Amino acid sequence: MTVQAPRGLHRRRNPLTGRWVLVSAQRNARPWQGEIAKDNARQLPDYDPGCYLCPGNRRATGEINPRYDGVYVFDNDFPALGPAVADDTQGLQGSALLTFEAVQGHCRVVCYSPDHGRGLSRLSGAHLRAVVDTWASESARLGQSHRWVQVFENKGAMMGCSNPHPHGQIWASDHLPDEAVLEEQHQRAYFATHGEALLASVAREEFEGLRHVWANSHWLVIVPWWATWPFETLVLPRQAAPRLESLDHAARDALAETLHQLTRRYDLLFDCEFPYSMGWHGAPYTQQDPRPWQIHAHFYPPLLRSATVRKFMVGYEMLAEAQRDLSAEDAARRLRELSVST
Ligand code: H2U
Ligand code: ZN
Repeated sequence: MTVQAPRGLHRRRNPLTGRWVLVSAQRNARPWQGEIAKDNARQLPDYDPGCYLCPGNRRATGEINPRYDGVYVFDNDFPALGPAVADDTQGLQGSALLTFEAVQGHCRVVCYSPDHGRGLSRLSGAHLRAVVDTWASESARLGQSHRWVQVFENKGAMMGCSNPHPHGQIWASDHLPDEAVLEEQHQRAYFATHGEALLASVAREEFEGLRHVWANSHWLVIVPWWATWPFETLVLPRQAAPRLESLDHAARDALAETLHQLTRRYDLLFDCEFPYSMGWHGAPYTQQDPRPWQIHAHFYPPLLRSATVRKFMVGYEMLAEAQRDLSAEDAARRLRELSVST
């Protein structure tokens, strides 16, 4: 049975944040043009003597990276968040209207692999598993002294990534940032009413449907109902797991497989090193009950039609609300129909 994706003009609500997205899928009803332009991505060498993240090389601070052969994590030399300094904010004049608060935190850089040209989509299962373990152990450790630990990756020059060496970042903070506050409010309210985590309900409802991309016994990948980026995806666990460190061995192995499947599909979609911003959201490290949360990854890729044609979130999106032409259902179908070897 072929179920037609809905075409009519409408808005969809994101239950995690309460934000809306305007869906104008009829604008996209014209047949797919399929203009797949190669981005002429050069094949990167496995070692670049000028790269500050390659093993044995010198960083901007003069420090030398060890000759690591797995995952390598270090304190960011130019951190956006650091320890509180007593008079950091002295002299800053706020008012009852223009308020501020002092902030402290800790920033880490995670090199996924010693190989300069081998990002998540090209790592072996065992190596991806090591990345998952690093994300989990760093989160658990930083969570002991911070309320929020943001694991993320900016991939590709199009996303503002300064260095192609495969790496992600972790920013831990003593405050809950805006996205976390919204997801916290919406998941907690949903749990109070329904007695089930919001994303557990989403995983159940979306398991077999138009927005399903891929699944194994532990994980589900969907283009969420409320996707704003053309090929945005959400990676969800199929069992209860509020944080990365809650995942057992089997779930971590299954996550390595899931990351392989998703990132390979992305690369295959437009035959390029697919750029994206991705990151993990899990229960904050507060005294609150973590059960309303399910650990999940958001992938926000900018590409729309080819390796070079991207979507811009400008104009109406900046001033009114997010809007998309390609339906979430069409995007999911295109990702689902790609075949990836295991
Ligand atoms: P992005 O390209 O994803 O921004 O990551 C590069 C990060 O690496 C950036 O946060 C850090 C930058 O501060 N960095 C170091 O910690 N040491 C260096 O020698 C250069 C870059
Ligand atoms: Zn989230």
